[in-house]
Amino acid sequence: MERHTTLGEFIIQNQKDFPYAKGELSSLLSAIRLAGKMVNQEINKAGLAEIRGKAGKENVQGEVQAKLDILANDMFISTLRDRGDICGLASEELEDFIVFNEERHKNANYVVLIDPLDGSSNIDVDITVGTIFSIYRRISPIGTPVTLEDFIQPGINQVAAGYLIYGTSTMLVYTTGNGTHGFTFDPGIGSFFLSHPNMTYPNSGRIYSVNEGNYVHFPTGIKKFIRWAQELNEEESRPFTSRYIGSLVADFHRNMLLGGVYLYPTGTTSPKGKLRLLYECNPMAFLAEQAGGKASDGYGRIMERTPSELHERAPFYCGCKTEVEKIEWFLNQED
Ligand code: P6P
Repeated sequence: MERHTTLGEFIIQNQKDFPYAKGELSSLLSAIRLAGKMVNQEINKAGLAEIRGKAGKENVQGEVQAKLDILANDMFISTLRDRGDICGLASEELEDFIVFNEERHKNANYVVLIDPLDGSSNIDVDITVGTIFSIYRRISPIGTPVTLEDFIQPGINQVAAGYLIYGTSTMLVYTTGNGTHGFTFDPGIGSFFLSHPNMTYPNSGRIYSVNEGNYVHFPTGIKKFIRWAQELNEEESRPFTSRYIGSLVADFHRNMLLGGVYLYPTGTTSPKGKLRLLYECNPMAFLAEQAGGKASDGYGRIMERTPSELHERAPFYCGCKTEVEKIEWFLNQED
C-alpha cells in the first residue's frame, strides 16, 4: 500500500540541501514538529480544559494574552531549549530575546523567532489559529551569547521558515529555500505526512483578504485597489471574493491553495501596519516566494527590509504575484 512520506523522512531526505549542516537544522525542525504536536493537543481540548480566555496579562505589544498564548510560548521555548540546536529565541510574547547558553547550546548555529499562537483572539470562538516560525544562522561569533543583531536580520537571510495551522486538520508547512511543502498531521499515528509537496500559488487569484472595517484609515492606493477588486469585469474575473478570517496563517494558507492576496496596510490606527516584520511578515514572505508568490510592503520586496528592532511592524501585502503587483501599482500612483 502506497503511503505518504513522513516529515521526519522528508527532512532527512533533503538534508543534502545543507552541505555544511551537521543535522542541526533537521533536529531543529523536528523540535518544532514536537512542540506543534503538543500545542495542537492543548488547542483541541481548549473548550474542556480551563485554558480558554484571557490570562489577565498583556504582552509586549500591549495585547491581552490568552492562556493558550502563554502555554504555546512556554511549550516552544522549553522544547527548543531542550534540543540544544539554537543559541537564542525571540517571541511575540516576550519583550526581549532569550539567550540559551547552557553547555549544550555552546556551539549552536541557529536562532529562532516565533509567533507561538497567531490569531489567538479566535481561540475562544473555535476559529483556526497558527504558529509561525523563522530560522536564521547566527552572525555573532559561535560560543558567545547571542546578540540583537542575530535576530534583526533581513528576511532574505532566513535559512528556514514555516507555520503550523490548527484547523479542520493540523498541518505543518515549511521551506528551507527548496520549495514550500505541506504536511498533514495524522492524530491516530501521531505523525505528519507529506500531503502538499511543492505548494504553488496560481499566477492570479480572485480572493482578497483585508479587514475592511479599517477602510476609512487606509492609504488612497489601497482604497483604489479594493474598489478595483469590487468592480464588475468578467474578463479579469472581477468582482473578487472577500474572505477574511482574522488569522494570518488561515488567510495565507487558503490564499496559497486557492489563489488570493492578503493585505494588512498602514492606517491611522496602525501607522506602520499591524503585523510584525520579523516573526509574521518575513517567514510568510519566504514561504510565499518559494511557492511562486510575492510579498511586499507596498513599495518593494519585504524580505529586503533591514529591521531595526525586534518587534517592529510593517505593512504587508502577500499572495499571487499579479495581485500584489496591482497593489504596488495603485500605491505608487500619485494621489
Ligand atoms: P485585525 C492576529 O492578531 C493578526 O496578527 C493576524 O493573524 C491577523 O491577520 C490580524 O492580526 C488581524 O488583525 O486588526 O484585522 O483584527
